[in-house]
Amino acid sequence: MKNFIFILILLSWNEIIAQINSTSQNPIKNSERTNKLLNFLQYQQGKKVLFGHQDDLAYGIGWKYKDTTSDVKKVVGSYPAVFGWEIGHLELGKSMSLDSVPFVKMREYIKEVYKLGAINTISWHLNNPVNGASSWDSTKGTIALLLPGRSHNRQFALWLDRVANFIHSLKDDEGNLIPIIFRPYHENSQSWFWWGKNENSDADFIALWRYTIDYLKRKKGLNNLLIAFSAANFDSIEDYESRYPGDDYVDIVGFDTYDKPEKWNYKAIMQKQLYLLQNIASSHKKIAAITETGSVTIQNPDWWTTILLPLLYNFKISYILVWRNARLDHFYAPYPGQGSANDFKKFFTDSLMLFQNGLSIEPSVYH
Ligand code: BMA
Repeated sequence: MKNFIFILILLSWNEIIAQINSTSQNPIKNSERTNKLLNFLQYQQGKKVLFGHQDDLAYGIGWKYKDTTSDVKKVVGSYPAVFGWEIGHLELGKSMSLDSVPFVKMREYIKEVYKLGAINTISWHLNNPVNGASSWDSTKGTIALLLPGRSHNRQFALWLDRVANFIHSLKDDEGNLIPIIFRPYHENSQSWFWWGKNENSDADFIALWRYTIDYLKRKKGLNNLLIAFSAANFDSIEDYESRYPGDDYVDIVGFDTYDKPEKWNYKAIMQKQLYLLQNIASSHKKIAAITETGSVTIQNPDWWTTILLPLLYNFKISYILVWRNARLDHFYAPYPGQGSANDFKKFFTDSLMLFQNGLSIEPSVYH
């Protein structure tokens, strides 16, 4: 029995040492084009706001997987400047995302975006590695079990390997890795995902964040990642920073807040959070972004120029991203004939806004 316990202790100790070695080696520098993207975002901030849309090239209202099609482009004649992609279920070894986008197609879209000189960002609604439930699982204490030396670390590391393999396959025609804004564990200031605020201690959340980024960057050698930290609604700088993993682990600070008239006053909450975010970004020397926003089904026909645009004028924001056009009761960008399409055209031509067509007249994003 004594020998058995000794072996067990030795095994976990070895695992901890192996993890420490694997993550503390090879401090890795961003590739030149990744740094260029960072510089570009810094340069743009306060001048123009890049417009982004989730899954823009993959599907929209009434169509799916039609090359070069985009609801945003159908309405204004240009693609967005930022494209969001969601890799949930990649960790399970599945061939398509939880939003039914085949990963082989996503890879092609990401390459296409890069060729357009536009920007890719990836979010990850990963399942709960301990019990297999979806992201929207509120079991308490999951994170602690994923950290080095704990019961589900090996399993979790396998999931990270799958993410790393996918990101590693995102290359241009010359074989260079395409820069990606990676945005894991989002909406972390609230409690609807298993990595949520009430489900885990802040210290564990920070440890998970650092472990993940170290794993991908140092252990897996990915030099093409800018890291975006996004809260959901938050109350104060202290609230936001309570889970902030440190300046070495973040390039972009943001939050996800939607216009939900039945729940809150969007304008008021945005004013407050943007003010706080701008302070956080400037004190940490980071880029500020509205990493998700929008109004589901855009019922207000003037939403773009009367609600969103004035907020963007008041603060220094690098980019915004509206969520996906999944179905008629779940879309966030207009499509031809949609009630806010005309207003979106005005928003598009506003001198503050930057879409993909305007990127060519700005300093190059990657070179
Ligand atoms: C949510 C919804 C879901 C989707 C998830 C991950 O906001 O759009 O339908 O599965 O994001 O993209």
